[in-house]
Amino acid sequence: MATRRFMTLPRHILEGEKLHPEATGELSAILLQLGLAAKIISLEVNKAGLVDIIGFTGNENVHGEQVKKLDIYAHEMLIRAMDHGGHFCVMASEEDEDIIHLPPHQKIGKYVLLFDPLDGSSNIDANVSIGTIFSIYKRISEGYGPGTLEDCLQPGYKQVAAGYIVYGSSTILVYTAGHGVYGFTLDPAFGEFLLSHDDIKIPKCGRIYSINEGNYFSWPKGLKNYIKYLQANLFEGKPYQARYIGSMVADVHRTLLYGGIFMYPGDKRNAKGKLRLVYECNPMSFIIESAGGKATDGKIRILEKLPESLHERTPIFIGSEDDVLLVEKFLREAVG
Ligand code: P6P
Repeated sequence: MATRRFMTLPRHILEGEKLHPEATGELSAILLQLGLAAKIISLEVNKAGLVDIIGFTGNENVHGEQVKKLDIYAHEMLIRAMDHGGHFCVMASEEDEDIIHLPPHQKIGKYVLLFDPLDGSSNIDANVSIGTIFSIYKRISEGYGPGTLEDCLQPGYKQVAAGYIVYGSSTILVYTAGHGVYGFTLDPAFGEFLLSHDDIKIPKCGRIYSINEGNYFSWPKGLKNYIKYLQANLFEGKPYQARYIGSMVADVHRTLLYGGIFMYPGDKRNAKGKLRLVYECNPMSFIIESAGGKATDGKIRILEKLPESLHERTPIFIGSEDDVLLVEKFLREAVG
């Protein structure tokens, strides 16, 4: 048991690599570097509220560094942390309209990194949990030169790893490389991620639904019927609870641990909803499916959708298998 107590992220990743003789160690190196970037971003996120208090005035802080918007900071930090290991041929970020090429002098690798550097950053002023989401593929474009947009628009089932970091009451990194989902909590005392959630499995059915009910009148009829059904009935003697944080990483993290369903549907105003397919819904769907759950756009499995553009949006219904199957049934059977 003592060994388990100090199962650090690096040790877990390296032990996971040993289970796969074909592993070259590259993916391990990538995940380790992402863990480092997560620690650095966590430091900045956790002191964000202090910017006005401890005198970081104007655009410069006490170190004479530029004080940036946190999401730009996270974006630049991830690129700096990941662009020199020789692992990637191309990257893409929610913060950059186009794909991101490696610096010309850098070795080109075989992997692709897609990320949302700081999802939910509009919530930071209210101290609401926010997060970083990442998704990793192998290149599919020919040759050994810079990667292409094609490498970034692969269907989600081709991901080799995905994860998120949620910056909340504690900083937790959750990842999967397709063989189980593991959560690590950052111990600030010695700056290490320790295994806190071993081989996470999402409950087959939950008792929590998570959606922005402010959009109710724009919802499709089937979704209105589904929500009314949850509100009007008892399940094993208990009603469903409504929980909505408004930060995808936090809402999906709760859904992963407690079960239930998180939804961001399309509606009359936005047919494709709000959340991005490539660097939000695909990685989250890979994680939830690896934990035994489901994720669809209401009809199609998220991981089977073929992205047409880097920042395209998709409706998403993600969480416990039974909950996702039930909402799909209501959507399918609704008339009008
Ligand atoms: P709404 C945060 O701004 C975000 O991109 C996601 O993290 C979150 O799930 C969603 O938007 C919340 O959107 O329209 O409910 O405020």
